[in-house]
Amino acid sequence: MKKESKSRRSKFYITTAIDYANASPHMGHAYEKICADAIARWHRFKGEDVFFLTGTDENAQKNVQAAGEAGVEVEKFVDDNSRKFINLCGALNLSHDDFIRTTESRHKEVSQAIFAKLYEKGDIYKGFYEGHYCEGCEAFITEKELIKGECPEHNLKPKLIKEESYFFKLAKYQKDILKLLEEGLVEPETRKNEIVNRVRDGLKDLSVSRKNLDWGIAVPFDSDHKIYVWIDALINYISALGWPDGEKFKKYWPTDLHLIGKGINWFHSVIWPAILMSAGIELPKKIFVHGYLTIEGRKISKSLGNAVDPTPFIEEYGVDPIRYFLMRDVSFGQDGDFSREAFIQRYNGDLANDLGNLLNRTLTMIEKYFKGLIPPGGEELGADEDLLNFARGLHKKLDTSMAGLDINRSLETIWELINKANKYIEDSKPWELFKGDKRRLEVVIYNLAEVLRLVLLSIRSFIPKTAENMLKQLDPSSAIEQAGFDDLAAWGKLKAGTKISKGSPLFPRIQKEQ
Ligand code: ME8
Repeated sequence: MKKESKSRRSKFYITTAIDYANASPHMGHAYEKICADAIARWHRFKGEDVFFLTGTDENAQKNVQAAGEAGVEVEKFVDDNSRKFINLCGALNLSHDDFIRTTESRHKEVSQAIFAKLYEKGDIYKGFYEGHYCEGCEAFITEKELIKGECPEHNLKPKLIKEESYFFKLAKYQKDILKLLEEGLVEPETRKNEIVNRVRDGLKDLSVSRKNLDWGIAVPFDSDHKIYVWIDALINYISALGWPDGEKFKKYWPTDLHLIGKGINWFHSVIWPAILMSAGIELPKKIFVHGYLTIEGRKISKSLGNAVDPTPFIEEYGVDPIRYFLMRDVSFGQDGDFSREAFIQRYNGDLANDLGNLLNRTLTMIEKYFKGLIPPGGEELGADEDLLNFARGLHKKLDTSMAGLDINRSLETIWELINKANKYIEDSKPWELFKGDKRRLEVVIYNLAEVLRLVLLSIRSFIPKTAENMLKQLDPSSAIEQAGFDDLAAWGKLKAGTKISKGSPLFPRIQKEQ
């Protein structure tokens, strides 16, 4: 029976943007990858066959420029920076299945093959381009978009470029792209509308090659030109799967979710589908556009000089507090301001006080009142209703919020249960029951332990190390890998008589001076 349902498992292909290897990663990069990881883990938890892709964008001119400024050869420069992104994936405890670098030959080959395919289709022609190129965006921008002569996203003065270029017939796809957008490719709604309005204004053919560059992927039929970096970068989503014949491509394409930041919506929601349409490749199912992490309202970014490195936070407090903070504090899809004070507040409040104390108090009572053995449950009273009803409905609530990619709402829901459990301890006063009503004490403590089991299963996609740690303390003999969504939907799975193993507090409080 189990085998059969496994073979019918649905697949879920999720990607993040690939980061420019022009500098070290910052908190904004970490944010996107953490959110993607939680979504990937949630889908695995639900029993789906997930493929989670991330990587680095290495053929950009901004990488060449940064290498020049650093006085390092471009290849070595992108190698070093790409390694920092790979290391960050480890530090963030990402569960990605592949990391693609666009300097890899598997990627170059597919980029050239797609470019040739668009050319054969008659969608690429040679012309002449004159315009303002912003190296921050790696894109031409119009006069209208400039503010005081600068690109508003990067505060950079663009370069005036006049050169021969190959063009892609983007305008030809306007009607089809508009239809696709109106059918709901892009979420949230505000991001969809932004793009729909721009597409309605009209699409112009796109310059898709640059002449006389030393760095990048050569146009397959004209070695004087390099493929425009955005075209090559977008192709990572299929090159990593081994388009056209690779097993992974057959199994996982099309993308179920491209997760990207708002500055690159246009490239993903307009240019990418047009390339796929031209190449005759199935279209992605969903693009979700998240907001920016900001500091005092300004986007965190290397070029704006306010980049925050996530590493010290991970080294100091472990990875889960920063994972939790970013996903809980920022409304998914909107911008969110980052500050150390807000991080400490969430850490001490939600993690140390609410979750840490709930585990600690419950396990302490199991040790004290039941010699470390989980007591049997039993008859439920009216006083249990609020907690137990909420606990029994948790899986449905989370399923709904995660289906809507409402990550912060999902965490809010889990914390609602944690807070109800803490209140339940206050209201049911186990220390008094210990003196007079042992049977009722057993039931109360069992309910708390069972709620902890549900909590650890439900936080597992978001803060997986904490979930593992909790399981080791609550039910040391069971393996978390084997638990799935069905276990979250069931009440009473924790066996009476299980020996707990109380450990040190999950989240030691951060003192103010620190
Ligand atoms: O755009 N807050 O690379 P990138 C949240 N190479 N997200 C942020 C952010 C912030 N402060 N700053 C950046 C690129 N991001 C291209 C992508 S995909 C085929 C090519 C997000 O290093 C940004 O929006 O500038 C993007 O989704 C990702 O981090 C990589 O940004």
